[in-house]
Amino acid sequence: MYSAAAAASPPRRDFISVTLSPEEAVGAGGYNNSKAWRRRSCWRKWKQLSRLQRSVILFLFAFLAVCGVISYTSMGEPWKSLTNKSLDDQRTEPGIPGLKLANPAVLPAPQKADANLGDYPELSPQKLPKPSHVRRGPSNLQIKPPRRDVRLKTRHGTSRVVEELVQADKEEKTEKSVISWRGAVIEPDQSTEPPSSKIKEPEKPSSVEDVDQKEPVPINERQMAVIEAFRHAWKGYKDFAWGHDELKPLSKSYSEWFGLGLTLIDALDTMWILGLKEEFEEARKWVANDLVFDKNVDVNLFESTIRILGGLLSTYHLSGDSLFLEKAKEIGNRLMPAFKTPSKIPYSDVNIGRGTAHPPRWTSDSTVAEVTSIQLEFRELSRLTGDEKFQKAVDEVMKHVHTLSGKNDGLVPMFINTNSGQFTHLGVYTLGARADSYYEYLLKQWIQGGKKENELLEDYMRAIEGVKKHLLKRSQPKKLTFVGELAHGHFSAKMDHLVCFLPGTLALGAHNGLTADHMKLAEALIETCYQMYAQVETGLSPEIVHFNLHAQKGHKDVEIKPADRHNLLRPETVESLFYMYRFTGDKKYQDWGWEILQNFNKYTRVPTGGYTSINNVQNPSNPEPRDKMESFFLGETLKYMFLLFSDDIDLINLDKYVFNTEAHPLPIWAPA
Ligand code: DMJ
Repeated sequence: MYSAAAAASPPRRDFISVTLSPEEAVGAGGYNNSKAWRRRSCWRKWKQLSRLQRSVILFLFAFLAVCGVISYTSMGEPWKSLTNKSLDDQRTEPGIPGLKLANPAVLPAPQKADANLGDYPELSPQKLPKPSHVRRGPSNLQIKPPRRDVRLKTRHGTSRVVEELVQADKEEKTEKSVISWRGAVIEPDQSTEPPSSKIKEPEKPSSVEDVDQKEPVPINERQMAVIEAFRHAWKGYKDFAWGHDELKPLSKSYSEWFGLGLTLIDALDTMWILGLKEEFEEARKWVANDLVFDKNVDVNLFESTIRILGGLLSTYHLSGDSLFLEKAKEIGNRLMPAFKTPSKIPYSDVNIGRGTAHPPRWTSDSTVAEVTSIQLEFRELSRLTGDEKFQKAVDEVMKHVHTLSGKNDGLVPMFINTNSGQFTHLGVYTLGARADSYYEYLLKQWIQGGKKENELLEDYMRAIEGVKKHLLKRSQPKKLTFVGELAHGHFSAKMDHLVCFLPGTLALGAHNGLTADHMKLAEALIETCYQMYAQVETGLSPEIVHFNLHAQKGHKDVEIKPADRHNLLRPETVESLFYMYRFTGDKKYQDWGWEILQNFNKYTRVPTGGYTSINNVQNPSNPEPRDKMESFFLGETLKYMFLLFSDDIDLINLDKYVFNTEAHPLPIWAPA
């Protein structure tokens, strides 16, 4: 601000006083430049000094002279070499214009300003966030990615292998052709595209071509508990149900569905992943000697595809054993008659011995989830065999469903007619039974095919928007986000346990570059799925829950109807916990899974071997065992538990494998 007082005062000056001797004054006033005068003047001054002063000055001169000589000799060499090297620097490799010779000047290049930021803590560059799939576990469990896994993250979160490392890897690969026992070290073969129209030579399994040798990550205590649970279940199956579809652990017998050793086949890759070599070998023998598909038996196309075809294909990939591919080919061929329908929408049932197919007796409809959740397996079978007919049949179904009307913002009805090819029973929308895996396979096929099939992605994205718009609500009192159902415009707060696949699928999409919103929703939904266990007396979820939309005194969020309080040892929540842990590293997901495993052990374990479904999750003193162990308990639930407790991202790496809806990992094809 301008002040009047400041304006009135004179400007301040600073002074230096200098005193000059008469001689200096002469020099300054009448400077005489003659050499004789200067010499005389110096000599006079020297004479005026005392003897001591003169000797000190002489000593100083002598000292400086000696230092000068020493430093000249020691600096001479580097200067000489620097001069030579700078000349070298100007030269280029003979014959390659512009390519500088190796070994340029030894002096370090001047550092850029930001290279020194580390000296100033407040200016240190921000640490890059870890890639989402890198574990944040305790250091002894920390994963050291194999060399091939040094990656650059792209904008969409997908990864690109650094070129030099690929080269180094190629060299390594030529030296290694070991098939390792543990699934952890097997790499899928991602080097091939979907089959062309010509029949090709069969593809090699992933394990033979692409094996990586790395330090095995030790198995931890929780994983050991899963192995123990698996062994206990397997003991029951082996003792009382060997070679049959399902164990009835209480009556120490078995039940037959297709008569194809369903539990044994579903469990093959789990044994591989858990490292149960003896059990695997024994089961393999049964597949080699006793698995016969030439049987006059009706099988459900969807169930036999996801469990048998899927199980055989993944076991082939993990083990490299061609027996499993041969068996996969055979069952694949025997299932093909299902597609001989007027609309090409497959029938639900096939007689694999007679080669005939039909819809259920009471209708000509098929279930939407069933006809749209066989694609990963048939497409992979085409890729492996070079026979395009499998892929063609299932791709046609997807293309057709893509064009159909009757969807509600991407949400599909539950039934589709095999004659007309149209949706039926319009107006009912759920993410649960009969529709669930349609949504799951949209995303997973897109991932399997290298993220090129845009219609699949479009349908998936639209459907998730549809879920948000029509099916998402919050419960009271805990405000849990849940996915309800819509029937002819009426919202129902009912959610199947089956819907708990959704958080895992959403997280997988987000990991593959889809919107971060999906991850947020996944986090909210997995909390809800966990509460479906935690709010129940046994700590086990019922088959179906109803959420309270209004707060009522003494009521929890979750209500259970008497007809819905059974638990079939289903995997969906544990499956989603596995994805959530892989992508976030948040240990709470492992802890939740651990609670669930303990409750399975408490309420469903049968002392003589095996685990059983129960009828009443609300009665801890009598959960009412149902006397049945579903094949997916070994195929999925225990497998996802084992993977959830693992800190090894290469134990079925999610950038290399995609799980089918029965938890059988299949390789992701080469990206575009
Ligand atoms: C399994 O067969 C599959 O996970 C399928 O997608 C749904 N039902 C069971 C498990 O609950």
